[in-house]
Amino acid sequence: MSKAAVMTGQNQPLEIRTDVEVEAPRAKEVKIRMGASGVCHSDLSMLNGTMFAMPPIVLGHEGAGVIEEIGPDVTSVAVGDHVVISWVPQCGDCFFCNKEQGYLCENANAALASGGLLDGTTRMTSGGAPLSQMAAAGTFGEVSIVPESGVVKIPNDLDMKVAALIGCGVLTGAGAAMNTADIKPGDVVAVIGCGGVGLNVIQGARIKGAGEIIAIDMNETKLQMAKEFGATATINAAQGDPVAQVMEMTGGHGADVSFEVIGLGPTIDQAINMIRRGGQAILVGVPKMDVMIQVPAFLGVVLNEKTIKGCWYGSSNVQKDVPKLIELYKSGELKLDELISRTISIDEINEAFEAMETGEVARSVIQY
Ligand code: PAD
Ligand code: ZN
Repeated sequence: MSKAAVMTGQNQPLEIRTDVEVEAPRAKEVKIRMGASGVCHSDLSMLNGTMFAMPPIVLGHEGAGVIEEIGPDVTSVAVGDHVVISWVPQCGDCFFCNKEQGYLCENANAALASGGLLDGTTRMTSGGAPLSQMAAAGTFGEVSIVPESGVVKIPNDLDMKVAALIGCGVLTGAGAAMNTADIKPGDVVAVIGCGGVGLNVIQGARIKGAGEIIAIDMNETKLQMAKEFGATATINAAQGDPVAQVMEMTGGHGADVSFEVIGLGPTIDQAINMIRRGGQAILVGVPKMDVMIQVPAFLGVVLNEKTIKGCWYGSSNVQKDVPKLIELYKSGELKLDELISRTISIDEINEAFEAMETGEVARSVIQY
C-alpha cells in the first residue's frame, strides 16, 4: 500500500490516503517510485473546476522518479532508470506524432480525457474503488503507473526536484518561447503572468536572444523573480493598464511577441492588444471552458496581420527537448533551482494550493 493525495470533489481539500493499492504495470507500462512532484496551476484548475476532473482522482502531472518495475514489451527503459514524466505520452506513431507534433498526440489526448492510462483504465484503487490518474500520471502519489511513452530517461545525478519541474512548467514555459513562438534576436517580448510557467517563458525568451523582456504580474515578488530570470522591465498590472504601458515602452508599436500565461479572458485580450502589427500573441494559460477570444477580424487580425497561437505543452517533443533543457540547465543558462520556492511533503499539499493562490510561490515541490 502507498500514499497519495486524492481529489474527492470540486473545491474539497485533497485527502491524504495511505491505503492506495497500485497494481503491476501492464504491457508497455512502467511503475514509478516518485522522487518529486511540482505543484502546477493546472492541478489547482482541476480542483476548482476550471478543467474537467473525474474524482476520486490522484492529481499531479509534473513529476520525476525511479522505475521500479516494467511491464511486458517495455524496451526503452529499465528498472532503476531515473525518468521525467511526460503528461502527454507521445506514442511516436499517430497522425500528429508523424508530423513531429508529439505534443498533440492523438492517443495521449484520449487518455487525458479518460482519467486513465492509454486504454482508458486506471491502475490505482483506494478502499477497493478505482482512482483516476491526472494526465495519465498522478504524481501526487508515492507510486504510480504510467505509459512507457510517458517517461523520458534522465541522468541519475539530476536532482529529482529539478527533474520534476522539467516535466511541466519548464517544458511548457521554455518551450512556448523556444518552440511555439518565433522569437528573433532583439525582439521585444511581453510575458503576462510570471508564475512557475511564466518565469520559464521569460528564460526561454532570454535564451532565444530577445532584446527586451517585459514581465507583467500583479505581484511584486513575482516581478522581482522575473528580473532574476531575464526580464529587462516590469509592469505591475495592479497599477494601471499593461497594454498602454507596453505601447509607451515600444514607441507606440507594441511588442513583437506576447505570451498570456494565466488563463483569463481579460489578460488574453491584453496579450492580443499589446502586440505590434505582424506580431504574435501566444496563449499558454488554460482558461475556463466558456472564455471566448474577442477580436475584430479585420482591424484586429487581417489588417494588422496578427498571429494568435495556442500553446500546448510548449510544443515539445519530449524525447528531444528534455535532454536539451538538461544541457541548458547544466551550462547555467536555464535556472531551475531558483524556481523552487518551497520543498514540502505530500501531507502539505493543501497549503501548497493556498500559497499558489496568494501568489507567494513560483513552485512548491513535493519531495517523496
Ligand atoms: P501560477 O499560479 O504559478 O502563476 C500565475 C501568475 O499570474 C501569478 O504570478 C499571478 O500573480 C499572476 N496573475 C494572476 N492574475 C493576474 C492578472 N490579472 N494580471 C497579471 N498577472 C496575474 O500558475 P502557473 O505558472 O503554474 O500556470 C499558469 C497557467 O498556465 C495556468 O493557467 C496553467 O493551467 C497553464 C498551463 N498550461 C499548460 C499548457 O500546456 N498550455 C501547461 C501547464 C500549465
Ligand atoms: Zn502543469
